Amino acid sequence: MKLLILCSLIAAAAAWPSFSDDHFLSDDPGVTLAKKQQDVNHLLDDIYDHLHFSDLKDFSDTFDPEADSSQYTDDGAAAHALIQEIKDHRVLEQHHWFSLFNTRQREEALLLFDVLIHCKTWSCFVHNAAYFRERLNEGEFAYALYVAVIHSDLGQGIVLPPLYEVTPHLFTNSEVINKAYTAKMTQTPGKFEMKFTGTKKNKEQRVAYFGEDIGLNIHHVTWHMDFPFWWKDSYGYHLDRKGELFFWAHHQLTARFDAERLSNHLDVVDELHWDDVIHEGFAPHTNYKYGGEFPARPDDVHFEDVDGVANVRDMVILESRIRDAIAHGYIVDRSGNKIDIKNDHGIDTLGEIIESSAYSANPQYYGSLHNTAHIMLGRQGDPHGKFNFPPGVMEHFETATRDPSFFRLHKYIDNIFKEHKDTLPPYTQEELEFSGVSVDNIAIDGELKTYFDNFEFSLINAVDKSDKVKDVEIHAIVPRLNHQEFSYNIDITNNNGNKVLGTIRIFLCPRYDNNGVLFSFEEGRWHCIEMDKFYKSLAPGSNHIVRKSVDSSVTVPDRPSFDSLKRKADQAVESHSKLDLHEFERSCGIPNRLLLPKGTTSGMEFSLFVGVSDGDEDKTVDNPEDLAATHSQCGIHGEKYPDKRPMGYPVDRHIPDPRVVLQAPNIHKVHVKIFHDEHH
Ligand code: CUO
Repeated sequence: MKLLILCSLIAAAAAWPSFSDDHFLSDDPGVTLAKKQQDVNHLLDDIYDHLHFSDLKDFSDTFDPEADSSQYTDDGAAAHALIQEIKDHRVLEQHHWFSLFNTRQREEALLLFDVLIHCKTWSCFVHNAAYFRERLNEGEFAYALYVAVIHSDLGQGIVLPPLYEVTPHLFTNSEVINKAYTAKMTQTPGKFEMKFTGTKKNKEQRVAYFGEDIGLNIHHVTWHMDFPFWWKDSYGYHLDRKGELFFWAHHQLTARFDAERLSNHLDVVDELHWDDVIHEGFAPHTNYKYGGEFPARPDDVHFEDVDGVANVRDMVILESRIRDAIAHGYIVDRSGNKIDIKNDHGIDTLGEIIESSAYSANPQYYGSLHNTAHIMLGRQGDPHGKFNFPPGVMEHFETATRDPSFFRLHKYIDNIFKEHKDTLPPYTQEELEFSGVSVDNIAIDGELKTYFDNFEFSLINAVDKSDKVKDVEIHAIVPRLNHQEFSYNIDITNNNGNKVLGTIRIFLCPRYDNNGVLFSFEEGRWHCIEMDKFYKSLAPGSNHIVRKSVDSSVTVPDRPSFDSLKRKADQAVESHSKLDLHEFERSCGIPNRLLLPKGTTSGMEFSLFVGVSDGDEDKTVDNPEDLAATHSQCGIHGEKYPDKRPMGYPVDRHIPDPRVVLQAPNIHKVHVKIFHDEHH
């Protein structure tokens, strides 16, 4: 939808000379993108303190959200509803934790989202945001603002600051946060090294760098903002293949985590079992800004029923209803109608049911297996609410991947999806082939090499503000997995005599399990990591394609810091110049530096597959070669997912006979090694 609006604005700009200054992107003539970016920066600055920018403060003091209903597309109904909740003293206090999994807190955040998404103009948006920032819980406000900027046409082009610098407590160990407070109190600037949780006695600590990677956390939390489980199409548009994306993005997280485990000499993750103990404990070493410590969980605790949430038995029943649907090949909707899932789209329907989302065809019957499991796991430290603990890390998308139980849960969910996928017929030779097209060779330019580097982010928003105590520079330093840039050199022959469009699909699959046993093709395909997917026009004859790792469509570049966003927006506003940060607009996507799984010093072996399918059949957009990055696991806002094939094609289906894949001329495999440089 945003693209359509942009196109119509471009058309309008051509027809209306006074509109030709292309930094006026909104429907508020006079409001530049730079000004919007500045407004959002100011709204999110010092989120736990009152507004201190005079314009926004004035809005908050003098604006009346109910005064002019014509500024909203819903005649002000949402604004009225939220104001009533505030007048009735029903809203959560400020300086209190917020969890999206808390039903009432989510309702409140969505009341504000509802107001913002119904604003016709930026003026309406920013006045309401400023007004409610001072009156709602800070966590609820920040969540509502993020999802509104992402989904409203008014937010197009705005880059949301990295959450690790807006709400740093959810990303930073408490030891470092404590040092940040000391630095501020003693007026001593400081840079503090953040360690991953646990000691070497805990084997899970070897892979903590992955689950605790702040960039991965941003990808995960933003994926859930781009595809919220609570989304209704009445907000403005349909989120295409959301259920399937839920499967695919999380399947890829589990495949990546398994690869990290293998390179660290650990077995791949086993799934969660409701009737077994939760093997790995977790001590988060993280504090809420308000609400105390994130609860810890010792090793090997038995799953307990959680008061007010669910009994373990209920979860087993929900699982068996879903497995029953898979075995039958259909689900039953609210009215008792059967929805066939034994087809390409079944995974989407199933994803909505399992998550579950507001798109679920029958939440009454299939419940909410995944979301409830997050809460169950989050509460195992205090299942009966005896100790008044705040929610666990599993109850926030920002923090969930820190807990090893996250990957057990998602392996469990993934296995249910796989059970469904394995009921579908394997692809035939004819389905896999792309007539006249063959992949002849794949070579890598540059070594596949990983290493750790250090990254700094600001903790200035972690500590309290006071007019009497000056801010000092405070940073956390965190090690992050990174890799050398490389390129794929792919030789493709097109014997069709005319130009064709190819969809190039690249997968990287670990070859051996942790015992050094070669994965069978059937087992190994579920460990394949999607590295890239792009469209390329293929001329008749030979085509030599060089594809750079930085252009991968599963990744996003490093997030600009909040400070640089502020500087750039302020400069652009002051100098009336154009602000263009479009390459950073999406925060959903694996950080590009995480594209390669960690290697080993002697080289970890992978199979690298490159397949080409018929792009003219696959595409859903007009110029697929121009697609911006990050669509593979994050789609395109408001648009159809730009590939008609099932996500994971062709390794998403059962492969009883590997020759069908290996002998397809349009699929080519080479073996590669990824090295890890310990001394970078
Ligand atoms: Cu992303 Cu379980 O869905 O965390």
